[in-house]
Amino acid sequence: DGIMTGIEYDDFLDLGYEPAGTELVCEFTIEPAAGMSMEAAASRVASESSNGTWAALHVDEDELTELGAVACGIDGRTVTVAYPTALFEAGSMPQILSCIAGNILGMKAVDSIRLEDCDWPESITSGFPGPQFGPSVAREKLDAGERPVLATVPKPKVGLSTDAHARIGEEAWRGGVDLLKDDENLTDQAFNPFADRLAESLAARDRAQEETGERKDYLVNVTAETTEMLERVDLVAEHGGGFVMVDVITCGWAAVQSVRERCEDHGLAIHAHRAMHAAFDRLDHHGVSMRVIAQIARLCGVDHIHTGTAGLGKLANEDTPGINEWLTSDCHGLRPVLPVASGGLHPGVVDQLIDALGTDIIVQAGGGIHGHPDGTHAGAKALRQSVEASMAGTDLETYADDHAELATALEKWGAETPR
Ligand code: RUB
Ligand code: MG
Repeated sequence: DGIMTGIEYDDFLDLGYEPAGTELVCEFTIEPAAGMSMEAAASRVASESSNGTWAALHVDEDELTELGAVACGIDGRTVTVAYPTALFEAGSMPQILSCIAGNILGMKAVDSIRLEDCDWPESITSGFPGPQFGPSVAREKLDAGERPVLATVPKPKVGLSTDAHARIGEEAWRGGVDLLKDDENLTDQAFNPFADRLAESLAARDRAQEETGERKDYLVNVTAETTEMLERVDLVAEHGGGFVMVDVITCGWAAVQSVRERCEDHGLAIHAHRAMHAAFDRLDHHGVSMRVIAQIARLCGVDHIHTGTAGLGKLANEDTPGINEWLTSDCHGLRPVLPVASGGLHPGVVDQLIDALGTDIIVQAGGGIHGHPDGTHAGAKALRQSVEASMAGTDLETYADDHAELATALEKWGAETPR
């Protein structure tokens, strides 16, 4: 008769339901609102994020039940929801997020809710490209071999002239880092225009390659409005760069998807910076976890992404080892992503960092290189020495006995974590 009776908020719960392998399974942490049971809150989450609303609807019941998500597990504050893939537009990250990280984050039925983890079925991952290179950049585009890739970001983060920026980059490359990276708030400002910086920095890179005999490259920040960003990507390729940097959350996943496609045309790798992630992931009871943000980034196809420092740097972090493990684990044939440890790192913590995260990482340091008492060149040498010591299993203090730059860095910073 076309009138729905029975499909309401509370009908999206089935604790005996076993999700099919084709379904997207999401794990949430939920704090129900006062007077709301966990079951009722869980059912409302499944309803609002799939095809339900607050009122019973006068439509065909069969259609609705087929696309409805099912809250199928409750364990303490953890709720598991299974979504049929027919709900989703394959290959559209914005559409997927509008479901699983959309209205539900603001529902009055919950005091707080956090999307913690997703189990992505092949029917969804196959709509996405995944990374073009991932960890292979260490050997395909650079000469890092088995050690971590080393990167630096000039400081101050904005305000350096183009000349000064390129000069700092050249000193760091000559001192032993592989990659120069723009800081997140440096794009195309009057004091340091994008096109000039690109040309000068790549010229400096070529000189540094010539001098050191190692391949070096530049993570130039192309972040902008999408059309503009794609033009910047083209320009990087024209000038012979091998990488672009994109601030993936501030520019948005749809733009990242466009950049990924354009980078494939040029064979460019994508370095994903994650400014604004803490708006989602800093509170441990609400938002979207960094683990899920990293998953989304892998599907969309970035080659590197910042995942924190396992607590050894200046920023509050989540479970860096667990996120990195996911980024390099099997995901229906998608290539892995190379994780970036960054934020407050310096030579004195590199051994602990490698102990915590292994060697398949990028170690990125700004202040920890340019703040070296003897300047950028010495700072880069100190970082490289500290990686060499860690790779050889030699204690940093011992290695510093005949490595002056490392000795000076250790005198200044010890093995302390900054704040
Ligand atoms: C690091 C830096 C990066 C932060 C971002 O500079 O500028 O933007 O690493 O953090 P410094 P995250 O080495 O001087 O701290 O990597 O956690 O996203
Ligand atoms: Mg920065």
